[in-house]
Amino acid sequence: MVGQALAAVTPKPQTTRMTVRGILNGTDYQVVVEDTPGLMSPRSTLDKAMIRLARLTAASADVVVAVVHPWAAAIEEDVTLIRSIPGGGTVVAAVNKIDLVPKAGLLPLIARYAGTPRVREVVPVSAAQRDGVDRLVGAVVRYLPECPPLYPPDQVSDQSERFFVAEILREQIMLLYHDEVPYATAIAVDEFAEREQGKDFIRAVIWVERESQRMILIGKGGSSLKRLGSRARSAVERMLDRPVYLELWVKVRPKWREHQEDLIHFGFTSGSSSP
Ligand SMILES: Nc1nc2c(ncn2[C@@H]2O[C@H](COP(=O)(O)OP(=O)(O)OP(=O)(O)O)[C@@H](O)[C@H]2O)c(=O)[nH]1
Ligand SMILES: [Mg+2]
Repeated sequence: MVGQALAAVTPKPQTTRMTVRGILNGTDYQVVVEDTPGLMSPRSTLDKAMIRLARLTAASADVVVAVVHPWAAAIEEDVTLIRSIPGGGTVVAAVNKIDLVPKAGLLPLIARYAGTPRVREVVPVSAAQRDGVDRLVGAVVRYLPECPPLYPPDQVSDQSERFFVAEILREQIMLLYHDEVPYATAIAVDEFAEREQGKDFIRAVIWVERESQRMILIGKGGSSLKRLGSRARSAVERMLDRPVYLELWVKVRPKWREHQEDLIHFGFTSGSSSP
């Protein structure tokens, strides 16, 4: 919707871990888009924090875009999910990935979503092919209240450069490593020093839960970490449009996904117990 990548996108579930804010500026509107983690069955304290964040974000939104599947097998689960959206925001259902299914099969699904309470519009889209995305923006704008712009019109995001670096690292880790390893990982960008002369210096720590995961991330003779570092560095340089020096450390923090103070430290929760 905002026309550029703002966070990690991978084929693996639970790629989005925090609410990511993008800003979409039109000639007569501004949409502040907040992408949230998905709603799933929680298995860890981290999962619970992610769900809580998604629900808090939805509860404060004027319009909630529920991104749902284009196949019948998922419809009951998706309808239940729409029914569980907190707050009073208007719901627009975006039936995504329509490039993967025959058009004829979509009509009964669209009718079912349209008949779900609170759903005001159903928009079939293919985010991958940018098909229907403008119509989705149009549907969202229709239900936004009138309000002065919240951000300057040339701003696309309010996330920090450190956040983007962490997301690039997370995306590469999701793509390069298997099983539990990407999920046991948290990134902390400890230093980001811009330099007038020479490359910017960035130091990031990749936290894992166990020594065995640390060994997997590093690989034989450091080969896996080297591959990760070189891919992440290229992506960071493309984003910043300048050369950087990226230093990576891999450290162990046992069971960080279960510890409230670690979740606060990594920015997944403020630790307050409001709804
Ligand atoms: N074919 C097809 N693939 C898509 C489309 N939209 C997204 N994808 C792919 O679906 C996968 C998941 O995309 P994400 O954006 O990470 O999905 P998400 O719902 O945010 O998932 P989480 O962040 O993991 O909760 C990625 O591999 C995308 O490239 C689409 O319209 N068509
Ligand atoms: Mg996501």
